Amino acid sequence: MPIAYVALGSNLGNKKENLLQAIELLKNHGVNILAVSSFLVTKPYGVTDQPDFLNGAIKLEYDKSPEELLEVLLAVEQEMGRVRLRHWGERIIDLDLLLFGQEVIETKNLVVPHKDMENREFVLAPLAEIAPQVVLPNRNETIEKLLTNLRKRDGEK
Ligand code: ROI
Repeated sequence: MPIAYVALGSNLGNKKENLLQAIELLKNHGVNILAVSSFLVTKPYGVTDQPDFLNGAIKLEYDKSPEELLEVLLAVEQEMGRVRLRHWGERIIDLDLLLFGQEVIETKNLVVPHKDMENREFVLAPLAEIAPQVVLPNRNETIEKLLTNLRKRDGEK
């Protein structure tokens, strides 16, 4: 069965409860959770005048297509009452499909591996806990290496 990785984020309400609730709801949709990273407090990236995030990553098994997994992620966001306040703004839950096996997908609705993940420490740091040796298919680099590279780059700024 294909293995996928999903990033979790929340910066409104009880952030930890929100991440845990999302994981429970994913199970109800037939997603088999194989690993959960620790949850890390991170500074907002992109739009910075918003509360700190709590971020995590999960490893899961899913027997349908990546498009169907995306539908499940969006359904869980809806069930949790996510409303879009502004682009790149605060949210009670954000579920991003990072990797789906070694597939490379670029359609209107779905880009896998998630675009820009190699520039986001809040994605790579939790992911590196549960998938250090997984290779990003379009980069041929492991998650661990990408995180080291990013930290090196950030340190040079
Ligand atoms: N910044 C952090 N630290 N964590 C996120 O989950 C996150 N999500 C986003 C933007 C607004 C880009 N910044 C973020 O969508």
